[in-house]
Amino acid sequence: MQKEFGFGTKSIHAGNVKDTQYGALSTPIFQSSTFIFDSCEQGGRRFAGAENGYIYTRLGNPTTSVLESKIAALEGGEACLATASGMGAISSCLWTIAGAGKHIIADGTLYGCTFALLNHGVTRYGVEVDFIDTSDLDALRAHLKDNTVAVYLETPANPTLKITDISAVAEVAHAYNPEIKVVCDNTFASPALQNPLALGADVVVHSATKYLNGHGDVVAGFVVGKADFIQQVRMFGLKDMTGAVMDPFAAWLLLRGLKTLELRMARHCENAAKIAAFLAQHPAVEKINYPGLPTHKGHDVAARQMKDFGGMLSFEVRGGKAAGMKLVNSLKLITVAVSLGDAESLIEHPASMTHSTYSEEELREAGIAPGLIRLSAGLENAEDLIADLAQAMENL
Ligand code: LCS
Repeated sequence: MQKEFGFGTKSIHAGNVKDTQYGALSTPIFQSSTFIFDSCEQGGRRFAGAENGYIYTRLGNPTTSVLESKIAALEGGEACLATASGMGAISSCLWTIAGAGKHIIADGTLYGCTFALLNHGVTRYGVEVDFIDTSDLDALRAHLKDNTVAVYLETPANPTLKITDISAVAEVAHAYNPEIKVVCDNTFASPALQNPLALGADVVVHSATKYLNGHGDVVAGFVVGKADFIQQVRMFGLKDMTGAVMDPFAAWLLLRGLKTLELRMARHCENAAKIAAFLAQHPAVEKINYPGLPTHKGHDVAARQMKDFGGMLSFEVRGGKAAGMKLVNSLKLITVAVSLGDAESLIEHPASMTHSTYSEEELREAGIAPGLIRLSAGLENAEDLIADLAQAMENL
């Protein structure tokens, strides 16, 4: 694969292996748990790493390998590991980096289950975690310690769309200790809009359930980074600790979905920008979070580190939680569901759904208001989505 190919070309062609048996255009699905050895000795050589070749799908699979090479190319990483879910990616990654006595600095605004893993999960096993606002570099400097092994963040963050300057965080963390892994969850942006590794992050994690697959029919994840680190995550974090292995059929669906990632992201961004403009001028709207609006706190940083502002937004209507819930229940086209990045526009209430792992105080600290509503702009026609929101607003 030549380096100079564009993103759309890479998403279709990078990593593909020619099917020498039948010449199939679509990557075959190797729906096999295990792989036959010619002899006992060959099996031994494969386990010892002395001979290349597949062993068992928890360690690698030909369909999944094509997908991993493609994602590595799209994120500009040396290697990628596919996992059974975004949480599988994050937990496999963090179990590899951290252990008893180690310290992680994490942003306080994270997807609810990532927050739970860091707040209630790894801490049970002797890992120390400090939650800060990673967009505040002084707070980051103040919390770095000799045993800090990772700085963990999402940008844009779920569900407030908070923007963190990836280069600035990487610079501060690496100046303190070059061994610290800056881990960035790139789910909201996707590699079509943002490449954290190019900005100085060490590791990218994804919930591929979202934009990467894009069709609401797969749960999956990825870890991307340096080849030696990804090999450690594969052979320890995933193989021994989580076992969160991607199924070959899910890998095939992702290969199919990725062919249109660039096209889909353009439409998601266009629809979200139009909806944000509509909400920003609506008298019933009290607050809107969309990085594309010049009034957004992280607008300038987002404009610098992202190619476009993404398909996610969140907002509060006047009248708080009751009014927000009434609005959601009045929608006729936009679907009430968690998840995001699908063809269908999806709307949800973070405090009671995706972020119900946060206590009331933790929600307040993370800036997640009780009435906050999160919207994933789908691929429908923007006029229809805006008309649906407008009719629901009339009910307030
Ligand atoms: N990272 C982010 C930013 C996410 O939004 C999610 C899931 C995950 C990781 C975990 O990925 P999963 O294991 O679900 O593939 N976010 C969800 C959400 O906002 N609604 O439903 C799931």
